Amino acid sequence: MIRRILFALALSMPLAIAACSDGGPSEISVEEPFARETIGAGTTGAAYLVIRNSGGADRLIAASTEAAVTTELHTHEKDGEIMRMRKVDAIDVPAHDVVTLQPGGKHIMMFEIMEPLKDGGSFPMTLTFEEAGDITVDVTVVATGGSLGGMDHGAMDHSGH
Ligand SMILES: [Cu+2]
Repeated sequence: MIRRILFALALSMPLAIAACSDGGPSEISVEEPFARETIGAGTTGAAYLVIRNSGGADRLIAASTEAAVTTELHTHEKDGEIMRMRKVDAIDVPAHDVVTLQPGGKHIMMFEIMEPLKDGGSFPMTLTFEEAGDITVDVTVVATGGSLGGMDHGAMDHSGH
């Protein structure tokens, strides 16, 4: 009996190690979701967050929130001397990696924000991952120029469209 269990363990271990290396399911956690406050209704804004993946490769393919009419996944790229935002179909989240959406970089763009986002408030946002499915987070609203986690996200601001 014991011998049989040991044999089963010996068989399963290499498989477990293989699953850790690249394939296998993604294990997504979303940290520090925040958005800057907005003034007035019908404006645009952006949400930023950190995606931590302790499993296999995944992709963020959509985001939605009741706070805005439309949301898009955006990147920020240098076009000559000008930083331009570009809509992308997905944001890659490689296996065992951390992807940071931050001002001046990748972000979730929100169009036609219904109610002005106020410093200290929050709103729910659902992120859809190709493998991990839907993950809903509470996005904290911070003052203009602010961020979460005490990190310096750089001087580049996300100034409207
Ligand atoms: Cu944008």
